[in-house]
Amino acid sequence: MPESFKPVPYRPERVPVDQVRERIEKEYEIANARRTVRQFSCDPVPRDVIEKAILVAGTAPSGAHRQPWHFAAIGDPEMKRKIRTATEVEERAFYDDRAPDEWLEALAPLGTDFRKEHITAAPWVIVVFRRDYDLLPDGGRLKNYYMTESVGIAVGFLIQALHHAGLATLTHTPAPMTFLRDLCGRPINEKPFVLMPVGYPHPDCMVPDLGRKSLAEISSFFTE
Ligand code: IYR
Repeated sequence: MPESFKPVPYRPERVPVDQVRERIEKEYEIANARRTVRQFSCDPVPRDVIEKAILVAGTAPSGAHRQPWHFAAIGDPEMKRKIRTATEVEERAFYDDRAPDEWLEALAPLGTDFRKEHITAAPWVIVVFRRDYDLLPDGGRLKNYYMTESVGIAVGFLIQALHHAGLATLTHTPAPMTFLRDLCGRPINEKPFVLMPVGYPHPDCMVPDLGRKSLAEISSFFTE
């Protein structure tokens, strides 16, 4: 074993199988009630709640435990306004010119367009960055691994944590979104991964009428 491997005991509570079943059933009920939200209430959400949600995201497993992520939480209205303006420029180009018809047809049931009111309406916008390598004090680079997978898992944790807590979010990926790196003052080794407005859903919030695939459609089992 290498010298750097120094394991410590891990002794989580042993949950009896009946309770495991109860817990997973409850978890599914909660998870299945989540909807991606595009209409937010401007009601405030305290900073400490956002901080805790980010800490949850930071518990995600990552390649070689490099934790290749950064979360920029933006509550400043002026900054949100700037992000919205820059985003809508890109989105307008997407909907008017860039998107192939096939893509626009796929989006039609979602009712989306270039307007991104959620960016200014939600009390917070979290911009998640993927950190491709770490910068060493001597100017060298320390490689990260499976960055996309790792950040994707962290975002999943974040979505679920926010939903569990009673808040809504949306995974929004304007393209290109490099402007977010400059706006958030992030270094060159980080790339914007996703932009997530966070808040309470608007009391009159509407969502597309979409179903989820069944267990048979999304799984296969191999047993003896
Ligand atoms: N980025 C655009 C388009 C869009 C693309 C996908 I894939 C979606 O699932 C939803 C929207 C927008 O945010 O409107």
